[in-house]
Amino acid sequence: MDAALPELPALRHDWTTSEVVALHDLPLLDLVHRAQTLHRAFHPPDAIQLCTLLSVKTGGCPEDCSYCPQSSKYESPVETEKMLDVESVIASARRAREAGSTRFCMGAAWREVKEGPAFDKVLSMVRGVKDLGLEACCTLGMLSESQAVALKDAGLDAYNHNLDSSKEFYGTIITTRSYEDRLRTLDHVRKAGITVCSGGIIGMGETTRDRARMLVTLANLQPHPESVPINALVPVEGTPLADRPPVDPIELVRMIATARILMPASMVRLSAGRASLSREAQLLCMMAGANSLFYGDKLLTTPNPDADDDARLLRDAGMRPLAPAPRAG
Ligand code: SAM
Ligand code: DTB
Ligand code: SF4
Repeated sequence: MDAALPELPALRHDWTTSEVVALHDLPLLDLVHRAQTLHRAFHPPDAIQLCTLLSVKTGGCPEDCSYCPQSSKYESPVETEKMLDVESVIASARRAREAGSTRFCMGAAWREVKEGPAFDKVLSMVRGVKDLGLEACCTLGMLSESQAVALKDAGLDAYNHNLDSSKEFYGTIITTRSYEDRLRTLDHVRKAGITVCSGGIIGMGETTRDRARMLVTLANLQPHPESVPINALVPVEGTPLADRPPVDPIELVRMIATARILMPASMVRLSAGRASLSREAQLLCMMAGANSLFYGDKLLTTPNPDADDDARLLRDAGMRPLAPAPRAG
């Protein structure tokens, strides 16, 4: 360790709900200032990681997540599709890399991974994405310990599995699996040596306390999840949450700033819901500590801002896309 370097603030794993609610409810500019100060201690302030999402298996999911257009329990505009083939996924990843993304995340509308040809295809997709020099992430539902090891052996960098909300609120949005199931999968991911991507959604009818409790659960994991996606609900016709009022962008800024303060070394990703945010609101989210965006015209099934508009926004703000990490070997 170079003695001339200033020490970074210590990471904490003992946050309490009341402490986090108090932080979250600070006057907005105090909160953003604290978040931005910590952000600058741990990250380059002008760099944004661009990530691209691809749904490799869309729709027909047996789970009943109330927000999700891919659940088979609801009549949403999303049609069930057969799994994409490996070559077309690699071709999408190559296009994403050419556009400037450094991380490629493949999603499947599964409750859990089942070993067999579909999982073998995912392993080939992961190998192909790694051969392109991209960070590879998957989100495939629940995973066993041995499946996590198989993904790690294929080269997977990160696994996304969101807590979505507090343990208390969780049961009102999903009944087909438990919070403990979610935490168990995160544990399998961690033990296999894959980095953890876990965050949640705001705007589902939860309270500030629920939001704080979710962040406390994430921040009290040791180590912190390396990646924390913060989604604003995208209400989709046919789902039980279709009529939720839009999320106030200031609430999204508060959530991002609080996540940044609790998990200062992690990537905080401004995720779903960006299509309905102004440029200024998105910049405020970045000021509050968001340092990653999903880039490309579609998330998994819902719209995302045009890539050209995002490129212009970053240029106008003097931000730069994070360069790819140097490749091992
Ligand atoms: N089936 C896997 C799972 O649930 O873990 C992976 C895919 S799932 C679509 C990934 C995440 O997307 C969910 O955990 C949820 O946080 C987010 N998500 C899904 N639908 C959303 C919506 N309408 N608005 C915001 N976020 C959403
Ligand atoms: C996450 O937290 N947000 C992304 C990623 N992880 C997989 C997904 C957002 C999905 C939004 C709804 C859709 O497009 O289907
Ligand atoms: Fe299935 Fe994931 Fe959608 Fe839940 S969020 S219904 S598990 S695809």
